[in-house]
Amino acid sequence: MDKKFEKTLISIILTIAILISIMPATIFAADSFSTASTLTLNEALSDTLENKSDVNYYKFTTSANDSFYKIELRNTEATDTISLILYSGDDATTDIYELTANVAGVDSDTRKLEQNRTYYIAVKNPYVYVGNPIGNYKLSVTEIKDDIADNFKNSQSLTLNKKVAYNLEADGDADYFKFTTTANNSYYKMELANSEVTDTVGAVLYSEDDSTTRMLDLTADKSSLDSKIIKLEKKHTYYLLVEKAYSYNSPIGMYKLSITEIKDDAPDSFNSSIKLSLNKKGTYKLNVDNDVDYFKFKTSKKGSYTITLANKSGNDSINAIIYSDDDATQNIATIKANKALKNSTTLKLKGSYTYYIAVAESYSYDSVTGSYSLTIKKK
Ligand SMILES: [Ca+2]
Ligand SMILES: [Ca+2]
Ligand SMILES: [Ca+2]
Ligand SMILES: [Ca+2]
Repeated sequence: MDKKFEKTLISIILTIAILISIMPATIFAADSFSTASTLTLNEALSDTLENKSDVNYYKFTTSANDSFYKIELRNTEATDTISLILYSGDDATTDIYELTANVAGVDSDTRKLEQNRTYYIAVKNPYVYVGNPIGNYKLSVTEIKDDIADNFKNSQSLTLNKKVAYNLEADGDADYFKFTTTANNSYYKMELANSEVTDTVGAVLYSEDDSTTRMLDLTADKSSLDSKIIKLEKKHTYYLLVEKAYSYNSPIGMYKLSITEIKDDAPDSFNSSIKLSLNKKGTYKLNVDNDVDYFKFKTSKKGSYTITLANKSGNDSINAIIYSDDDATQNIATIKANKALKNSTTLKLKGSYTYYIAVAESYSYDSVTGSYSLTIKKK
């Protein structure tokens, strides 16, 4: 090679090398949506703002899961406040929110994002005219899977009589469940245990997959539980929503939920009341507080009948009200049996006629459960 040409070539190469080394790094960074670098979910990335007008673009694609995404910006070494803007598309008009991290500060946001969608992020100086953030920062996008869907449509089926733990993964999480009652005449005990949630958590029972059909509420404070017993329709699907109890709190953590069936041995209304035989003791139970048990019996001949109510294990006094018809206004007598005692009444009744009896606690403010017996004898 010609010596002179060789010299020229070397100097050209050196000039290019020097030029490259002194050119602002921003020219090589991805400075537009189209050249955004891809972020790996659940991995922190370190990057640098080279000068006050540097903007770094990133993109990430959400998974097919129903997930929350925590986006965190750490201002590890930048000399001034830096900001992060999340976009739902490769277009500056699609901004969703902005995070701002002061010097040595951190900012984050956790929320549900659409499944299988590419989002964009820009990290930059939020105050172009006055700010001067130069230096390193860290950025991460963490997927947090939600165990239970946030809507009625995809609600999780609950198995009766089984306590299971679930999770409120992030503030704003709503977990929807459903369960179907049995063919029995039953009460259902609903229990919400706030096992590890950081704040008060609530549960709402709905009779349909529709938030206007609210039936009852449970509220469990931190490290406590709430339970309620309710009579539900047979073979019906009910819905349950677990979420924050109050708009101002932000519960996160594990809770436990259970629906327990408590069979009732007699209906709570005249309709389908249990038929009692004459001269035969029938033993039943007030299965839960506020249980009412309805019975009917048919007289043989016209005459005097003695009806005995024995309070066998009830913890307080109970009543048996006798009706001449399946109608609450037609009561003809009341027998009261105190705790562990029995009491009778003798009535003149019509022949071959159906009478009704309702057994319940004596006072609505008592909480009475336990067994009792009823006997109807012709004198
Ligand atoms: Ca959840
Ligand atoms: Ca959820
Ligand atoms: Ca009962
Ligand atoms: Ca009952």
